[in-house]
Amino acid sequence: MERTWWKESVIYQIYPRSFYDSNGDGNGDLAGATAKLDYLKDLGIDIIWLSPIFKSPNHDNGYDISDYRAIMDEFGTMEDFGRLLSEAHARGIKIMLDLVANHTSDEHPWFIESRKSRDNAYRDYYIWHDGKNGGPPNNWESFFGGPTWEYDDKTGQYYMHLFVKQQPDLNWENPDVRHEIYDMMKWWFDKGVDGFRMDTVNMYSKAPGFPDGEPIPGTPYGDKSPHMHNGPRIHEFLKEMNREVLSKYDIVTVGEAPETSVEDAILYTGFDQGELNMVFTFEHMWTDYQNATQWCDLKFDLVKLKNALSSWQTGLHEKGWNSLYWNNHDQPRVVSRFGDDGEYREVSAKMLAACLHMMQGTPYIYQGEELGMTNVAFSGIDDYDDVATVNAYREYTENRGVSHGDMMRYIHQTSRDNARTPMQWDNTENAGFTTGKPWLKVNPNYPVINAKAQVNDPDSVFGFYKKLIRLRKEHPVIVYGDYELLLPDHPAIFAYLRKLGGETLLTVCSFQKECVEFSVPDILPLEKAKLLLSNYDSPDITRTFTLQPYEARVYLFA
Ligand code: TEU
Ligand code: CA
Repeated sequence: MERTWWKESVIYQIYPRSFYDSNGDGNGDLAGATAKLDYLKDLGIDIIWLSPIFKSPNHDNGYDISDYRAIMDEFGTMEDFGRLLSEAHARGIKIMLDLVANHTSDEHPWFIESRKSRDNAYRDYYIWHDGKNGGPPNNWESFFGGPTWEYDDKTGQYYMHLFVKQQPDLNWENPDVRHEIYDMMKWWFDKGVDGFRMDTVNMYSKAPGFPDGEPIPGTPYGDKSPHMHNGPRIHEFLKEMNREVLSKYDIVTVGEAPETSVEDAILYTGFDQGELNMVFTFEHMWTDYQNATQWCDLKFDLVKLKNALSSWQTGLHEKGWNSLYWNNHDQPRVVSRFGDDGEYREVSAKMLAACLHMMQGTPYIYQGEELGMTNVAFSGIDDYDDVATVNAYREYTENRGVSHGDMMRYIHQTSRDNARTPMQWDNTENAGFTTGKPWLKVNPNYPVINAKAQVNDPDSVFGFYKKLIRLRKEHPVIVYGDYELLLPDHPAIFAYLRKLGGETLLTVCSFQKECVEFSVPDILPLEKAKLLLSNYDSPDITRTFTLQPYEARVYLFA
């Protein structure tokens, strides 16, 4: 397999609004991110992914862009961005931006023009359609509630929006749209950015004719999923983008791709495909979903989680490349989700880190994950900001018979705002995130969980992430080794082997607080075992040993 820098890198996601506020207005900003570069350098990461920083009316926190070539007012200026980029580069850190090109804001000048008249030059930049039987063109429900279509009085047609109505979908069938996006990408690359994370990249191509989806019981809607994910022209579009833009630069790309199978992923990321470097899969994120929705309080199933991750590990091996993530700005905090955010918070946060980082792929760390930050439980819906959460609360309590209490429990478990509370820097007011009033409340556990308490402690969660990142640089088997799952049906242990040349790496993780026994496979010679990493004090290796609560061990046999 070809060795490349983006396979050997660790990526850190900054959600700028919640990272660090440099001027006391309550919103994190670009100067704030610059101020924390030394913290990231100390952690050891290679690349920063910045969630959208572009001009936006913020109906979906920057994922609704009104000018792709300008910086959002709250985040600063283009000079601030230039400083962040050059200061990052000076530290050997690369920066990737978030390409949100499935849709724009309804305040984007293209859409303002598009809705003016049916013969406007920008009409076909978006997806306009006549209604059907006095209603929308089809029965698709938008991701964040309500129909996928919005009627526009002015011209008597509907436009498509897979997300909120302030996020009209671009019409990728139109070559002018594609070339506008490519030009914009080149413009950023020419400024020196190092890559793009591509939002909802597998939604650009929709099924021709926009067919109705299968009815979803208990709702007036149909399932849009098979008609707007991985559509018929998606690979043609991405190959074109690669040919015209990506292949001209030494950059890194990752596409967000829900509802994508391993076979699809090989098409997107295949080394010989000329599309993307990697995609984000969602299978492991859906192991605690019920009836295809996050709004429930189901506990995840470890066997499902292992199978989801392992099928990607083996399926992409030597064909394409994996991204590895537990967290991002859309997901609840992993220590609360798959670990224990009470008594075993620190050990389980470390175990989860080891479990993920020892797999094949490029690991992503979402801000605060390296501190073991947890979910939050605000008492009322008014404390929530996320449009998906607020809309779901209304829909489920008003139309789907869910009680306030149940819905709040679901929100505490799964809301995107769990990830978006401000970064916890120290134990001073507002966690040291801002001297003003934070845009979203700080998690009240900041006096205990914060960066200041951890950065100088090698035994902290932060210290553990540092070690993980360092090990990746020292042992090619962590990056390039093949993967074999052990004990696929074991309900509490996640264990696997990685092999490269004569070396074997064994990772063993317990996902429970009860002690549990593990036996090292007979083919591995115990006398050759070297302990690389553990979240307990130097345990001894025996053929069979007992794993403590949420224990993780990584051994190298060389
Ligand atoms: O997320 C796409 C998205 O919302 C998916 O997570 C989708 O809801 C899920 O697959 C359904 O199961 C991206 C961004 O990460 C998110 O923050 C934005 O709100 C969204 O696109 C719209 O741009
Ligand atoms: Ca600010």
